[in-house]
Amino acid sequence: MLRVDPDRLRADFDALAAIGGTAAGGVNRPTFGDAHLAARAWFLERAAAAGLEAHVDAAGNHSAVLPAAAAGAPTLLLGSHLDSVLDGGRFDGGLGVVAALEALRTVQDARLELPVALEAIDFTDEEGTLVGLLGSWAVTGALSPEVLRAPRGGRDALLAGLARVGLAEERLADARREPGSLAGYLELHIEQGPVLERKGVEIGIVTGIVGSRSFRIRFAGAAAHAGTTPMDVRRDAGLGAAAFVVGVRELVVRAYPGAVATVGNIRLEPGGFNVVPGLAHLALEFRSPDAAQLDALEAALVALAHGLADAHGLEVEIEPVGRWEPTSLDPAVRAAIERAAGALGLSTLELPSGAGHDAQALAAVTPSGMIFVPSRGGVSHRPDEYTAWEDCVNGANVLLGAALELGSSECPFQQ
Ligand code: HGY
Ligand code: MN
Ligand code: MN
Repeated sequence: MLRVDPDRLRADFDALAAIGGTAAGGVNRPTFGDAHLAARAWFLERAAAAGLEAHVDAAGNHSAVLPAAAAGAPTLLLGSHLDSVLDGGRFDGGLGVVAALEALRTVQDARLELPVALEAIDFTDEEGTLVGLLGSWAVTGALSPEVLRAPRGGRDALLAGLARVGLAEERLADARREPGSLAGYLELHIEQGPVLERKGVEIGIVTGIVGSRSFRIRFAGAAAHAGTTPMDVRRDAGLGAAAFVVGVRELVVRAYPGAVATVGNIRLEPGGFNVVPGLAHLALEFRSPDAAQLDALEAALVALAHGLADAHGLEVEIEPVGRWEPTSLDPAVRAAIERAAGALGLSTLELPSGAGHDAQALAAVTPSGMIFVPSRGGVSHRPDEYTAWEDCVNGANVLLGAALELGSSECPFQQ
């Protein structure tokens, strides 16, 4: 049974965690920032050091490639992402990329000749600092002009980011791969939730990924003197925003079981102690595994915003800035992951993902699957995000085993 080299994997993981590393033990690698670019350069250096082909596509996706013996063979993608949320953890995305690289090196060292090429890929902007799944949507042809017109991070930030790294918006779509050129997609990722740890299970086999929608909401009232303006004549945008935040939670808890919603950012203008806020800008995101529930929740949240605006004498603008559909992952890939974990004597559990992932994009064009490893306390998107190293190595070995099975025939899914 082929296994990864745990020491080589650990050396890579620790070296990567130091790039953009924070004093609290996390990482800060927002898309196209200095740390993110340094991490990507490091990844290509490691690929070259291993004698693998290095490749960067028109959407900035960075890859290490172990070619197949035969020219024109399909490619099995093993991936994740090197970008992070602000002040995030060192495992989210990074583990999947270094494990993918280690799987390629292990196959190369073993001189295995597979009928597929293996490609370890770091997708651009998975976390949505700019767009969300930017690189994997480009690969799958899902990067529509609408998405680029009103992206989550703002159009100006997107254009500035692309310019910073020399990417052309009109060329992003050139990163698209013909589905027939892909043999499948596998991603190792931390669970980012508490289930595996609570159940004492070593490997999660992901059944599906939630859908998610993001909106920018702007309440507009009237700035006013905080001392001389009577309470009954104010048009306080901050009050409307606060009522909305409370109302969002109340609505979802009461009427939308299985869904979640977050107002992750509020900015009041002008923002002084002695001025009643005239403007409130909110970042709203909500998720559900069910598309119909997302539609219903979206309608209810829009109605809530308008109702509160009326109640507080405010205007409200609601702008959609992101939409990711709920996605099921491939049963044949899930079965291959199950067999790989079983061969290693590891316990498994099938579970959905409440986090979004690049697999959500890849699943639209090629059979895709995800391997989860436990997150301590279910914590993620925080510097103290942690997965025991033994679990990381288990996950990397399951990734390798599933890749060898799926990569052992050119058409692993026409059985
Ligand atoms: O937001 C998410 O669920 C993922 O971490 N991008
Ligand atoms: Mn994340
Ligand atoms: Mn992630």
